[in-house]
Formats: sequence, structure tokens, C-alpha cells
Amino acid sequence: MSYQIHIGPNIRKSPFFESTVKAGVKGFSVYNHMYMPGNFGAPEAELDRLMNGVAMWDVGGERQVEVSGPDAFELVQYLCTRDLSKTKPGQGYYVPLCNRNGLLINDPVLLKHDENRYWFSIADSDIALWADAIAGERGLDVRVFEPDASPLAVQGPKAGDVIASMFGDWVNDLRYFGFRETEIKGIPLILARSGWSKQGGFELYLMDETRGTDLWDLVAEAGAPYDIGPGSPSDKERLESDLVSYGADARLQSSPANPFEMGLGKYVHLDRGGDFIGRDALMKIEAEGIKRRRVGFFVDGARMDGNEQPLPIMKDGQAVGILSDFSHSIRLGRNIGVGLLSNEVADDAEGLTVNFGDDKRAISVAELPFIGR
Ligand code: THG
Repeated sequence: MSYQIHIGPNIRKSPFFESTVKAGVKGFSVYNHMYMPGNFGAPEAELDRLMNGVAMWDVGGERQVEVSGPDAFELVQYLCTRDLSKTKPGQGYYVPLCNRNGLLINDPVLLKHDENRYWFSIADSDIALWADAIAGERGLDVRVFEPDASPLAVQGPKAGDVIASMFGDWVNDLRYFGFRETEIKGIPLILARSGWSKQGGFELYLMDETRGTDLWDLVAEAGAPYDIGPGSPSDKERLESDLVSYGADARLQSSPANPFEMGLGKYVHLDRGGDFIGRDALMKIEAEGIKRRRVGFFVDGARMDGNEQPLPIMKDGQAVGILSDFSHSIRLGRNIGVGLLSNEVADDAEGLTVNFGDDKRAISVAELPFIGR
């Protein structure tokens, strides 16, 4: 059985698209209406580069939503549950976003360029339309738009060596989520210490979409002595490290969840003063207490690699939670996953099962993160 996603005008190509095709991409997913490489046909080598060497990932689908203008801070603060009063230019912040019902709609990194200019580096959901409508309704003097900026991630323990060899040793002084505007060979970009793994690394936000191939080639060349190679955000690593995936672990349309359930309550500052989107709903959710929470799972039995949709977790014939994502952890030698489990069974989480088609597996609760506590 084989399928094809047609290349057509309703899904965009990343500026690194041609380079990833040349590098042997074997499968794409779609993220923010853009093709995003999912694998290069060598899962072991791809994972090994991330864990022990250095990998480069086309994550151009992590689109930027710019908010700029005199009321930029006011709008951004109104959209975020997190208190941004002490934020600094040149620094990024993880800012889960909620709708007015207190449900997660995205979990971007917010880059603060200056007091009047911000980028939301978004996960997979339409944020610009939402943000611009709210700005309009509130009469705020801002522009909300998608700038020409496409991240290329360089991840792994040797990422620092590669990036320092290209840009200089100053890159190692950047704090986590810190960033600086720079250029290389006339290619404008923002260099950040960030990336969706706990193996360390950087992201280069290309700011001229016509130069994707040039930037890709420069990184590949600088990385060659370190055996750099292509890859993509790793499910295995993110599960071991417990990074949240908006889209897999929670998604408004298919598995709605609030930030307290997801373990993201530390980014919800209800008593910071001032109103914000979702505040009333989140106050109520907090007062009533959550009924389920994010936990890790071990899935018994032979090696299994991932699911497409959240799966119901059963106990005594009742659905008591969802397994949102799982994979085989090579480091632990076990199948691991994350999901949401009802409080009612959390204290006595024996006898839990998940059906993978006809294959019924026992699962048990595990402490998060699996690795790196
Ligand atoms: N890089 C960029 N944009 C992105 C992502 C990225 N947009 C989409 C998606 N990834 C956003 N989601 C996350 C989720 C977690 C983290 C980063 C982006 C992350 N979390 C750390 C953790 O949970 O330990 C740190 C959180 C914190 O400091 O508060 O790194 O990867 N450009």
C-alpha cells in the first residue's frame, strides 16, 4: 500500500524543500499548511545523530506570527496566560495559548525583539487570524502578519561546535531561548539557542526565503566534519524528555485539554492583574480542580513504534484516559508514551489496557520525564 500527498498550491513548500528532497526525504507531514519532512528512511541513523552527533531539521513549518506596533505588548500580553511583564528583548519564552474556554490552542515560543515587536513561533494551528481579529475588536494599534522567517534546527551534542564554527564562539554564551539577529554570507537570519529536543542545539531562522538552499548548504558544509545529516523532530527523544507536542498530546479539534491537565499550569498566571483571553474559564477550571492529568506510560510487550491518533485507555470496560503518543525507547528498552489519565484511577492505576487494533496491551503509569529528571 502506498499513498501520495500531492504537491500543489494549497500546501506550501518550505524554503528548504528542495534541499531536503536532495538529501533524500522519504516522507512529509503538513504543519501550518507547509510540508515538513518526517523521515529520511534511516530511523536509527537519524536518531543516532540527534543523540550522539548533530542533525539538521527543516522546521520551516514552525511559522512566525509577528505582532508589531505601539500596542504590541498590550496585545501579546492579552493573548498569553503567562505574565510577560519581566520579559527582555533578545529572549524567547514558552507561552502556551488558550482560547476563551481555557483550552489550549497552541504552545509557541515567543521571541521578544523589542517592546513593540514580537514573534510567536507557532505549533500547528492558525494563530494569526485569531490574533488579528482580537486586535481589531480591541481597537489596538498593531500589525499582525507572517514575516519571511523559517527555522532550520541544528540539534545534538555537537550542534554547538558546528554553529560556533560558522558564527563564532559568542553563540555558546546565548542563554536557552536567547537569540540574536545576524547574517552569514549575506543571508539574514536570527540565531537562537533552542529546538524541540533536550539534546542541545540552535535554530537558524532564515529571513530570506530565496536563500534556503544556500543556508542549508552552508550548514551541511560546516557540519561535515561532525558527520551532520538530515533528520526531523524526534518522537522518541521528545517522549523520553517529556516535551509537549501540541497537535499530538492536545489538539483543540480532536483531543481538547486545558493547560493544568497538561502540566503547563506554571505558565498560567491568573493573579497577575489585568484580563486576558481565557482568564475567567481558567479561574473556574482551577477552582473546580482538574479531573485528569498528564502522565507517562510504559506499554507492555514487543516493540511498537507510534500511533496516529490518541487511543482510549480502558479499565474494567470503562475509558479512563487517552494515550496520546508512544514509541519504543531504545535507551530504556521499553515502549513509552504520554497521555491523560483520570484522577479516579490515578491512585490505583492497575489493570489499564489499550487496544491497538486486535492487540490488547497492558500499560502502567510511569514518572515523567522518563530520562533527565
Ligand atoms: N522551535 C521553534 N518554534 C516552535 C517549536 C520549536 N514552534 C512549535 C513548537 N516547537 C512549540 N512547542 C515547544 C514545546 C516545548 C519547547 C519548545 C517549543 C521547549 N520546552 C522546554 C521544556 O519543556 O523543558 C523549556 C520550557 C521553558 O523554558 O519554559 O523547549 O521547537 N522555533
